[in-house]
Formats: sequence, C-alpha cells, structure tokens
Amino acid sequence: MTTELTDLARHVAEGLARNPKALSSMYFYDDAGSRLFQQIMALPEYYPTRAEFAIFRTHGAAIGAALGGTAGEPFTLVELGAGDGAKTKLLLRELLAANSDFTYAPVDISAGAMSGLVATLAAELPALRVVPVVESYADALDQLRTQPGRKAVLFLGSNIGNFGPAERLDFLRQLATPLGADDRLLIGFDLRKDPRRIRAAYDDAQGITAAFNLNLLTRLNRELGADFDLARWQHYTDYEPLTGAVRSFLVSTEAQNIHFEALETTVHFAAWEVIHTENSYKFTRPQIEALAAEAGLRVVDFFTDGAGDFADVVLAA
Ligand code: AVI
Repeated sequence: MTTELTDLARHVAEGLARNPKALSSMYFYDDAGSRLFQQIMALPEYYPTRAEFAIFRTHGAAIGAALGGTAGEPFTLVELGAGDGAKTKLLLRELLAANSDFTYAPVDISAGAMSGLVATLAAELPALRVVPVVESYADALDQLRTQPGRKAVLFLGSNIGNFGPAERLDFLRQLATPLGADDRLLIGFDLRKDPRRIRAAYDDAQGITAAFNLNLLTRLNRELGADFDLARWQHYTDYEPLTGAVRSFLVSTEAQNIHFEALETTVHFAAWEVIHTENSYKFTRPQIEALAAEAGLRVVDFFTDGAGDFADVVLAA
C-alpha cells in the first residue's frame, strides 16, 4: 500500500463515519479528475478561469513587476496547484520578457497533470528553468519553510475557496510564516456576483461537473475496492449567498450498503443521504482584506477583470 492510498483509506473511513458524511475535494484530482477539471475550465458556465485569464492578459506586466522584485535578483516562483499552467504561461512570458532571473517550481498532486505541464513548458518556453514538484500542498508548505532565497508564491484559480474558513486562515498563516520582506504571494479569489451565475458554474448543462464529482466514487472503487454503482448516485450543488459557499454533494438515490475491501467495512447510506464533497467559497473585497490582515499579510495590489468577477491579489508579509 502506498502512503497516498493509506491517507485516502484513513480519510474515507473517518469521513464516512461522520454525520453528515463528508469527503475532501482534495481527492477529486486523480488523473481522470484532473482531466475533467481541465474540461470544466473550458465550460461556458465556468467563468473563473476566463476571468483570471482576462486579468493576466490585461495586468500581466504589472503582476510580473509586483512579483519580480529588483531586476537581476534571482528568485523562485512557486505555484501551488499548477494544473495545466495555462494562465501561468502568460505570467511566465512576462517575466522572461523582463529578463527576470527565476526558476519556476510548479507543485501539483497529479503526476499526470505535471508531466503534461513540464512537456508543454519545454516546448513553448525552452528558456524557462523548471523544477516540478509532485506533492500535496501540506508537503509543499513544509518545503517552502526551508527554501533559500527570495520567493514568489502563486495560488491561483480560486483554489483558496476550496478551504473552509478555519482551514483557509490556517493555510494563509502557514504561507505567511516563511515569507521574507521581499517575498510575495499572488492569490486568486472568486468574487461574489449574481447567485444564479455562481450556481450554474457548478452545475453545468453538459454534466461535466457532475462527472467530476462522481469520479470520486470511481476512484474509491478502484483504490479502496469499493462497490459504488454510479447509477445510484447524483451530483447536487447549491450556493448560499449569506456565507458565499457553493457546496457540492453526492446524493444516494436509494438506501444502499457500500462495501470497502481495503477498509474491511460496509457503510450504510439511507435513501437521499448525502456525502458533502466540496466547498467553493466566494469573497468580497473587504472580506479578503480582513482575511489578509488576520493572517498577518498586507494587500500590495488588487487586480480584477473588467466585469469584477475575479480578483488576483498580491500580498506581502
Ligand atoms: C479547483 N477549484 C478552484 C475549483 C472550484 O471552482 O472550486 C474546483 C471545481 N469544482 C467544481 N467545479 C470546479
């Protein structure tokens, strides 16, 4: 058994023993899940990726300058949750054009996504120095603490929204701790907007987000020897404008027992019982400023797209 499998097994045993049952969205991203997420980012309903692209196209040079620091001074550009790096390439091009002396260290939990990224970077930006890191955020944070030299850390695409309020603050504090005076963070935040648009982004007409959520069950079948029949499960999502939380669930459409070989256990689901699988929080600017202050960070720059759908925020310790 690999360490990852042990972690997944422990997580599932603990999450399905809770009331209500819950699993972390961190486990969506096996190779099939990462590919489905690439498809989500191209969906007409899923505005965050396009909005962040628009920010990078409009403000790429200013963002590059905010992260690049003093010309000629070397730094490491760490990206947590790099995925396919499509947006980051805009920024990497800006930094290369400005002759910045940097090494790009993308971190992603999916080995498949990482090898795709490394291959496209080698083909498209041959001058770029790349040190890929396939590990979880937690391990990457540990590594950041011992990373020598100046660093700029990217956490794009609203990944921060997938943490609950307490975890989010804890994560930001952990990110803030190893930062020196010249280090920078660039964090993407999805902003609050028409609740219907937000909800539609997580329940698209083609059913790709449903397939992404249900893929978690396929993963449990494969990696934990579970016997989920996907025809007996539904994807459901809602948006709560008071808290800014999109919450996604897997709904058991009938009473059923699921056996997990790797856990040597059977879990009962009542008809219409849910597994809470994801939070995706949306923010206001004052909330982002308050969060930064609570984590011991200051807002250096606040970039938004023309429609005000999304913000990329430069922070410093
Ligand atoms: C990765 N993360 C920022 C996405 C989001 O928008 O919360 C994951 C996602 N889940 C459903 N659609 C997209």
